[in-house]
Amino acid sequence: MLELYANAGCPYCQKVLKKLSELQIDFIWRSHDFMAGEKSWGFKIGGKTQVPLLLDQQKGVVMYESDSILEYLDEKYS
Ligand SMILES: N[C@@H](CCC(=O)N[C@@H](CS)C(=O)NCC(=O)O)C(=O)O
Repeated sequence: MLELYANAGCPYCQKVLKKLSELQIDFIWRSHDFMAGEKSWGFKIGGKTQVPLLLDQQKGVVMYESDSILEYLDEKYS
């Protein structure tokens, strides 16, 4: 299943959440802890403290940048 590392107050994450909802894709929301910095799970997985971060383990994809994530979801899941 897709995993999204995100934060509710992040507008870039909101774009991705909207797309996931439109496409009716099941996913696991992982709340990103900005305070944890380089100790956060997001950093350990992707090497940045940035969100949104999409993890598609089935396809071996770890992806930042909301616009790239939207394109990826459209391409692979619509
Ligand atoms: N260009 C990025 C911007 C993402 C972004 O700025 N995210 C902010 C939260 S709204 C963030 O993660 N800031 C902390 C950081 O970059 O370490 C995108 O479209 O996804």
